[in-house]
Amino acid sequence: MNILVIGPAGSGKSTFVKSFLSYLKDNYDAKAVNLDPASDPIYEAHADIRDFVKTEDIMKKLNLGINGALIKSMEMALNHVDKLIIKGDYVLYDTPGQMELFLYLKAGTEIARRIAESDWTVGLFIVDSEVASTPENFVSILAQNAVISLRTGVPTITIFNKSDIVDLTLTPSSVREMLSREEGVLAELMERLVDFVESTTVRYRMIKISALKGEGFDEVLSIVNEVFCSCGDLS
Ligand SMILES: Nc1nc2c(ncn2[C@@H]2O[C@H](COP(=O)(O)OP(=O)(O)OP(=O)(O)O)[C@@H](O)[C@H]2O)c(=O)[nH]1
Ligand SMILES: [Mg+2]
Repeated sequence: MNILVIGPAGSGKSTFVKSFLSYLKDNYDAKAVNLDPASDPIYEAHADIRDFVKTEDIMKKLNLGINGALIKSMEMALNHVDKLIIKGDYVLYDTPGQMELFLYLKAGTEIARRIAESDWTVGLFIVDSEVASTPENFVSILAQNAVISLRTGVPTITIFNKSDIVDLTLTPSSVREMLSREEGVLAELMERLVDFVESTTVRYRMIKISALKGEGFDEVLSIVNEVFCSCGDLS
């Protein structure tokens, strides 16, 4: 089974891949693949996009800035994607933090689609709990998760990381309740967005982890398997 690890820059994707890999390895044939052409993996990678394309080389060759070069690198990596898709009980795919890759560009979604074609696949949308701790950001994060699921066709679950430093108390229902007390068009729009998110992500529950400390992983594995058992039908 494939686990696609997506999330904004610095949310803890690579740290999660490193520690969840070692957690899984106790009982399973678990592997990791680095799909971030700008960073060397901090874990043992069974396949590495940087064997085919390195963002720093593309920056020099094409005279591009870091973000443009990263997107170009992902487009170029599409030619090598077959060599980056491997088999295992659980294969973790670490991705770059440039969210536009999965929210609206072709390269990220195409790579996700190819991975999903190879085996059963679930997405984990890793977010920083501190960023998620205002109602506006919370709703925006859940909406981004819904867009990622929609565009990649991969059922994706939001995982709130860094629980060792932030105690996130918001939930979809508490956010809806807060918003219902606010006046104005924006509050109304966001309240409706919570409804939209809940109706597109039925089995939603709050999953809080610390990738750094290895906490909450039983819950992550259990929701991954639940989605698998229901054949990925989250809609
Ligand atoms: N306190 C705490 N820090 C964390 C946790 N997970 C990651 N970090 C820290 O957050 C920073 C970013 O972590 P990375 O794993 O590199 O994040 P990333 O999402 O892979 O970042 P990009 O690849 O640049 O998008 C590092 O300093 C990590 O040590 C966590 O659970 N708790
Ligand atoms: Mg990373």
